[in-house]
Amino acid sequence: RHYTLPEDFFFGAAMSGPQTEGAWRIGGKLENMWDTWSNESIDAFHNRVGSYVGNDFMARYRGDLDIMADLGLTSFRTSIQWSRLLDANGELNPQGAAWYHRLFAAAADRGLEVFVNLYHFDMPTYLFRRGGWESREVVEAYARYAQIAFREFGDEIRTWFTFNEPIVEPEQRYMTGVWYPQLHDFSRSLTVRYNISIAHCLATERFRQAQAKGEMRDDARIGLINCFSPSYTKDDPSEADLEAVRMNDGLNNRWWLDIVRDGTLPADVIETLEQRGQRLPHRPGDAQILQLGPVDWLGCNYYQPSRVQAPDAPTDSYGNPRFADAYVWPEARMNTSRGWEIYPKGIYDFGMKCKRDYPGLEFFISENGIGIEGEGRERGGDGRIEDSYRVEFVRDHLAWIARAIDEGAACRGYHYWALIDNWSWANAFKNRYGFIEVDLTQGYARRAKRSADWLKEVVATHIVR
Ligand code: BGP
Repeated sequence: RHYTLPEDFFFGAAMSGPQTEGAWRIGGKLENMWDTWSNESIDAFHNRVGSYVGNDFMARYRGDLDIMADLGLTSFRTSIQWSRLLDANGELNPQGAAWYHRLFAAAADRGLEVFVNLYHFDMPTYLFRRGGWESREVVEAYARYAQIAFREFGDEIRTWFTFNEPIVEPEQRYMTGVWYPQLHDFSRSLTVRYNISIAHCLATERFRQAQAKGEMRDDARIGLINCFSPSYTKDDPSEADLEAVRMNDGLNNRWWLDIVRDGTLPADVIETLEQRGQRLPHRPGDAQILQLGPVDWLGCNYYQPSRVQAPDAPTDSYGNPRFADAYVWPEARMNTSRGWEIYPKGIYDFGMKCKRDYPGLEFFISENGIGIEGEGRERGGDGRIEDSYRVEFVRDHLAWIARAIDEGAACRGYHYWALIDNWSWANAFKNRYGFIEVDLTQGYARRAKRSADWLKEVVATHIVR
């Protein structure tokens, strides 16, 4: 059986500034929190590979864009690094701006549209020291950064996003203790989540203002990217399991979907939070700010489904309220390198949920991919990595996307994470995602894996077999 994707469906690559650019101290770039954490505690990173080089994109971008164009891709998504575009006074850093102008022009030369995201977990360190997302001053600084970016690149870039995965930083930095500063504090994480929500709305307002002043291209559009995933529970759930689904879905999905469609936060979620003694750091005037949140479309990053059950205790060992525990589905197929379940149908279920609950809201798959540890042990005679599992993974997801589109889901495209192996947060280069290999032993040289041939054909034909 094969599936056909619509003609105007776009295929692209997803990446981020902090994971690729490198050149961490070149051209007036300030430190971001990844650089600082790498400096302070390099042991926290797999094989002690810090953020500094990324995948050397700033030195190799022309070749990388050639690879994308050769594969037939028409778009790619990256992020501007706040710590590169602005100086420590919050003013434009001309050298940083010049790099992004060079990159965007080189992309345009190759017929590639750049989707620009403004923030990918990369808080400049000096702002983190002033409170990071816990501070409303930093929220204001972000809005100003967005405004400067819109003004600077408004006539070059059509497609903008305010944030990547706004649920992740509050979770990883403030709640689960994984990323610096490795805290376990729900109420601080809630403040961060709330302030990022406000920051999204203020940036969207700046975008609309720039549009009204004619600073943006006529066809410019703004969006938000999140790791949306339907929440599933056991086949035969208890009331308490369904409650866990309501809160998990409420915090991960509906919180953001309600902001971007209605400019509100989900009342039932706020009510439950308040019943558990958790208050949002609401300020007078915030309801009006939230009203500025609606966007033109969404990015959905999809890697794994969210499976939950009732928590086995009301609080964790730090005294934080618990709303849901992870549920391990007995039939789950796992990517053991990452510990993530492989469940392609989740992408279809998200599309159908959007069609039902948020009709008219367009989206595209802004990230989807599989990272494998120890790639390279199997190579063909020509030296290329044999990665049939990657073909299978992407084919299954694209097939479910095609079915969702056939049934009326407003899914407009697919960006693979990450076309070219790149540096990842604490895992550094442990898990490789690319269709293109980066050989760290050969000065970051690029080489196509076997799967790239398959990708090229799908992109050319829009037929998934
Ligand atoms: C997403 C992030 C990406 C990327 C990806 C893969 O959550 O937006 O930046 O890293 O996940 O995850 P990881 O690199 O942790 O394996």
